[in-house]
Amino acid sequence: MPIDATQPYDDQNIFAKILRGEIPNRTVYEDEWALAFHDINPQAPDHVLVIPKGAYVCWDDFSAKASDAEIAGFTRAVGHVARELGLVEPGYRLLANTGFDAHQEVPHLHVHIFGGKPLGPMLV
Ligand code: IU
Repeated sequence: MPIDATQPYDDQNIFAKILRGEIPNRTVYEDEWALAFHDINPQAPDHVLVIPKGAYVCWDDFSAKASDAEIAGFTRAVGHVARELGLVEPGYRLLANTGFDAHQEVPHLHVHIFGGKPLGPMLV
């Protein structure tokens, strides 16, 4: 079920459990600000999720409440992961589904990185 972007943060969500090490993941990168891991149901040859270490439900929550240091650290981590995956050339796509209409399913902000094939035009 898609989530409501305005709901309070639920520290029992699956990505919170991954951050606490309670559930395994295939880590690609980790630093002070972010954890990146392979999506369990990849939609492209490269499909990685990058999540902030802080407790943010979605992009709206993060962009409104995170400190400048968190925003900078997280943004740099996303770019770093894409570079490390070798995706800058030929290119990649970022996606942060936010709330019900976007079909966000996990209530902890995650940025999808897609790459590894020509992705075609955006559908929406
Ligand atoms: P969405 O943007 O909230 O719709 O995407 C959630 C993603 O999280 C989706 O691509 C799932 O395959 C992925 N995922 C995961 O990688 N590991 C999990 O344990 C669960 C979902 I639950």
